[in-house]
Amino acid sequence: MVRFLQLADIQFDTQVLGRSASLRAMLKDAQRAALSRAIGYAITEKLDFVAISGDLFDADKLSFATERFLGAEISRLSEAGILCLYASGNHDPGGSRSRLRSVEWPANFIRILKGSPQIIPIYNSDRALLANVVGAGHESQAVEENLARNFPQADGPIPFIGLLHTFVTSAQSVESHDRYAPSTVADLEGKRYAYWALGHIHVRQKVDEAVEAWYPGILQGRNFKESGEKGGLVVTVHDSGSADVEFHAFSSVRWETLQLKTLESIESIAEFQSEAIRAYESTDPTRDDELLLRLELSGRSPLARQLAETDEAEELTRILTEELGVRHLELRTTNLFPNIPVDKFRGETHVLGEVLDVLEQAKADDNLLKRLKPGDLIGFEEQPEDLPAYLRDLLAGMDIEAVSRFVGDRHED
Ligand SMILES: [Mn+2]
Repeated sequence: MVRFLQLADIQFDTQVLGRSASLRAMLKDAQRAALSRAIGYAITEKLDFVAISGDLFDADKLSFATERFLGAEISRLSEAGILCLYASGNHDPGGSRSRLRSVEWPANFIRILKGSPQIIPIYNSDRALLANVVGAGHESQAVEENLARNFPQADGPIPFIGLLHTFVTSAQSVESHDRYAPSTVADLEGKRYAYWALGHIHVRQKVDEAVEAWYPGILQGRNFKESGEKGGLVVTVHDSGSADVEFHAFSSVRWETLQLKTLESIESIAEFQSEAIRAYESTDPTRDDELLLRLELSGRSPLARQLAETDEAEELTRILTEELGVRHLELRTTNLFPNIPVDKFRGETHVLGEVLDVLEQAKADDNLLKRLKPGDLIGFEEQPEDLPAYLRDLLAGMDIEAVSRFVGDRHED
């Protein structure tokens, strides 16, 4: 049996744009704290090795601080007699310019920087062979060739484990990743490995039922798109060749977005606060990580006009940050509309009446919805799975917006 921790796509020193200096500093600390937790876990659990499937950092930007930090963390593993196997990715290619080559690292840091596969035998303390890890690295920023194809076929009773940064063509969320070192499930399955430790796609997943090939996802979320707990995979490969895979959270801050949609009867800031607290409780705030929270307000609200004023929105943000005890809070009010009596303008012969009628019919009529859809829908190369639901989401609030555009928003009863 061999047990190891798989991490990937940590991306130290990547630039975080559009955030305050204090938030950027906090994220930097959070990334490091997450790695420290992961390393600590590997030591406590006496794992056989740690595997990092690429994009550990941004090649041009490996800062002195990160270099020192990584060195210290890998030394902790070294003292515990644990190997750290790392295969380079597109963000940290292992070519001649790689900073990894010029830095002196502890001897337990096995760097796989070349595209041709390399076999690293893993032994236990009695020098018994536990597994063969086969890894290949990206040598340049945009590797187009299929690196998996050159991996050797698994051979003999000792399990083989692949370590590769790759774009598996059928993986979930491939559309938001670059097609580097592409491979297919058939490529991976054909090698008969017990496990593939993959990197590149940021969404944690087993890529296919047919093969034990996993992306652990990123170690620490960096924005609201990367919401929820992040961490690594603890993998046990049994002598029989079967694998158990378990997710462990190591992230120290968590990004979450909450939707507040039923605000029609909320008329005071105090009531709004209670509503926000109620939603916040649903995020399981008893966990010990810190929360970066976005509240998306949508629909009609008597407070909409007031919240459209920057000063008022900032004040509410300040109050809620304190009240909820979150690290950072953002209010999104772009889909919040005043309580305009839309019905008053329906059925009229003017263009506003017509627009409202069409929008109302579209709520129930899928065919009409589809006719309203332009050829290219923003954000999609292919059609979303539930097209009518998606279109209804797009149209939500458009009736209020139409009234407000044509006759202004001072029509409350
Ligand atoms: Mn990558």
